[in-house]
Amino acid sequence: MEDLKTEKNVLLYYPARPALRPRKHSLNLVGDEFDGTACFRKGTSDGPDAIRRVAEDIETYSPYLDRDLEELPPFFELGNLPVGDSGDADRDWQIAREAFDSLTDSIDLQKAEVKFLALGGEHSISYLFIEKYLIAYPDLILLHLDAHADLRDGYQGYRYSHASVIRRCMDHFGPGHVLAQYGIRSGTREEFYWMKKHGTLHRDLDEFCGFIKALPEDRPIYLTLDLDYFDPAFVPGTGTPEAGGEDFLSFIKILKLLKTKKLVGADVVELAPAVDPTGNSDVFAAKVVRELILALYGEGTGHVG
Ligand SMILES: [Mn+2]
Repeated sequence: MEDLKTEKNVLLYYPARPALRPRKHSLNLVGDEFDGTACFRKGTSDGPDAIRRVAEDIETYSPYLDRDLEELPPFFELGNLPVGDSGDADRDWQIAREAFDSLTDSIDLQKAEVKFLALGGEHSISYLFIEKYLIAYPDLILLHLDAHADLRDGYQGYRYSHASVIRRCMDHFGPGHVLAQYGIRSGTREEFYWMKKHGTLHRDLDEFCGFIKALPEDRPIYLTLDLDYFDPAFVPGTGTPEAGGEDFLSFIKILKLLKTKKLVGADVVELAPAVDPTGNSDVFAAKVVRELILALYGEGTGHVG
């Protein structure tokens, strides 16, 4: 497991260290450029590298969490997972899945304390990570921030579609797993009935924050963040924008709580850089990722937000 000294294909999220395989007791960043089932406006395959390109131009210090990326214990960059380009979404998805499986085959995520922060790619990539976390942590809390419910049982012929990712994750839910959703403002009537029936959708920020606050400190939490959670006025560069979304400070309010809890993994998905030629969405996403890296390492007091 040598560090990559001159690896051409690894773009660094400053000041991460390059690595070939996930490091134990550490945070590992990995990109997944899969864009196979996007239906409306494509381009999420450029998401991970667009975030990395602007990351070196933003401050390493967060006044929200009062932590600095440069002060953290080492965290690692694995680059992007190989993705197929056969044009067959099912086959390409399998290639991405096998690539991730081979990285994590022999690792017990819980015992080895391997944390992942995944950069998408479309939302279906989250399944790869969440499935592993559900297996490793029988009491995992899955937090889902998104404009869309993503509870369809497949979409446009794809079982593992970005529109069905949470449904597919729930295939692996055991009695100790809990789903909590916030920001959802688009879906079918059936999806909204289902969320109401199962009490998964939190109606406002205070209620959602109250839920997180009440969690025991040692309860493992995974956060899946679709960037269309934010209003398209702030982040227009997503595949399926929905008016009526959240702002950055709502996210900070949630993160300030999560840094006091046991956040074991996260993903940030659905950035489609070409949709927003101003590049503001890329910078917004990079700042979100900075905050998430800091929250994944816990603690800090904060001065803003
Ligand atoms: Mn969405």
